[in-house]
Amino acid sequence: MNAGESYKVLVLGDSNVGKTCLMHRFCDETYYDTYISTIGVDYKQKIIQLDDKPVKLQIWDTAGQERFRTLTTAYYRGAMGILLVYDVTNLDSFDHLTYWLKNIQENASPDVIKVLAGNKCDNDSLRAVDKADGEKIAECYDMPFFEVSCKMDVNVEDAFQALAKMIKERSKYAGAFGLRDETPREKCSPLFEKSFAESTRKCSSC
Ligand SMILES: Nc1nc2c(ncn2[C@@H]2O[C@H](COP(=O)(O)OP(=O)(O)OP(=O)(O)O)[C@@H](O)[C@H]2O)c(=O)[nH]1
Ligand SMILES: [Mg+2]
Repeated sequence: MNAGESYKVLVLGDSNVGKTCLMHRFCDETYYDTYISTIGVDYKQKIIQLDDKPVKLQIWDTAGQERFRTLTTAYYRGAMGILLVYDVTNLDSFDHLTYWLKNIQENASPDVIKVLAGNKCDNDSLRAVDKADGEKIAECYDMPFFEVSCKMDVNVEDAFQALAKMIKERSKYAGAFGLRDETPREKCSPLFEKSFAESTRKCSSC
């Protein structure tokens, strides 16, 4: 099948949160229990249907380990969407979201679409982050939010579909993703005006 449009999407977050598993679950419908930490970056693509039209999603699975941070930053270039991931059984990975959000703000296009995913929601006995806390930070940064499980195949497709749908919406406006920066802002829809203005502003309750 020939995909007309192609969207570059990064999967970001701390090490061990399940970024590689998310990519494999989404692209190959597979899941592995063994943990092999990503070295540098990995890549897969999948063609999905959006409004009955094929769209190619290029998924860049970044390494969460700190020693790869400089390298990861290089992959922000041209990214249209980011799936930001934390692990609901690991409070540190949740607390670290503010670091990632700052990193995105400093390195990605200001128009980049962000979706938040709290992975491993199947593991309720080890849960360390309430769903409500995920919802709260997502609301503060104007990101759609999904609790997902690669293991049990919960919401993984929905999270990527939501990201792709928002990228498509955003792409309708010339100048999106820094492709043509001279485009006047008033061409943006009111929805995105609000989203982009507020996504960089933390609310007082966060
Ligand atoms: N219970 C449960 N475990 C998961 C799930 N997704 C991933 N894991 C486990 O979490 C561990 C880390 O998964 P990875 O996908 O390799 O993590 P990563 O974020 O890519 O880590 P780095 O490559 O080091 O950045 C593995 O042992 C997985 O089996 C899930 O949905 N549920
Ligand atoms: Mg990995």
